[in-house]
Amino acid sequence: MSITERVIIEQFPFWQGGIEAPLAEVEASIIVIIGCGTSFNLAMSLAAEFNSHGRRAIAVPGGEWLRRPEAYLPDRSGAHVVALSRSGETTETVAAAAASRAAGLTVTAVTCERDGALAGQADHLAFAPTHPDEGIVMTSSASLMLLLGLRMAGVSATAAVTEEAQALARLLDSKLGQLLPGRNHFVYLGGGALYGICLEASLKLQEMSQSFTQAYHPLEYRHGPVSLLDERTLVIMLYDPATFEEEALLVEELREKGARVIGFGGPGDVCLPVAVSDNALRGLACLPALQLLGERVAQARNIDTVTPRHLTKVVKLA
Ligand code: F1P
Repeated sequence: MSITERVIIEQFPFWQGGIEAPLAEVEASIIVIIGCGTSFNLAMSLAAEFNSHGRRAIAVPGGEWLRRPEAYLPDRSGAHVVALSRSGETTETVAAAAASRAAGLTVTAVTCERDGALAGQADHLAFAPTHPDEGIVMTSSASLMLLLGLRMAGVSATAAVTEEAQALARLLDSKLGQLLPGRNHFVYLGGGALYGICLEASLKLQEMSQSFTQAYHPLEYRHGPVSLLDERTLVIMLYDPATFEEEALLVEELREKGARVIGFGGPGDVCLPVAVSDNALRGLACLPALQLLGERVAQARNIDTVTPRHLTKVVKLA
């Protein structure tokens, strides 16, 4: 078993740390959630979740919030910045947090490194340690930071969610033998809080296996991107119970066009039942399975995910 696979499978006991970590209140007229790479994808999901629970939030890449915040929020007074970074060292995120504080905004850091530079630029800290063997590719830490952020939005991951996540990873793994052969184009579809999860799952598989991946809101996929779909495509549909019927119709159409489909919470060539009802928690429950999918595709291509091409654990700008 590769180290990456082991970390994915062994992440669940660490979730307890995220469930129990002390958190400060995030009270503001608007919450700006920033991060880079995986951390930005999580920010997208979290912003949707805050909004769904009645609190205005936007997700902005760390570098964008640093360089042109006015393009995202004209009046920044009273905003609360939530900065996500596993390492706490990513240049753009740390600098954006520092600039936000200098502008008088409150900053909360969400991180797996208590003593990182980001923690030093924050008024509040949400911290949970990740699996010590986690490498460049963010797996356990992504789940943990999502979990912490969801708690800030008022949504608690219970032991039942952890169990469901474990079961989903096992179940998907048992089905992949029939799904992966011949597939080299991976499309992730999901709406609302599930869209950020799709972005993250897509990035994960791309980083791990150097594959062509895409992520779209479900109905957006028919507006052009569908032109790339063929019998080499594997679609991963993250169903939202509220829009299940139209998503099932879309899946039917994509299967007719040659795609194989994994349905999380709905129909597909493989259908994986998801019991949790809150959308962002559904995303959390699906995330380890999606991480494992990336690892399995990498293994099928003989790619070592411990040393992903062109990537480093921390991206620092000179
Ligand atoms: C985020 C990140 C990862 C990416 C790579 C470099 O870092 O950009 O998303 O996969 O490993 O780092 P962080 O700010 O969360 O530490």
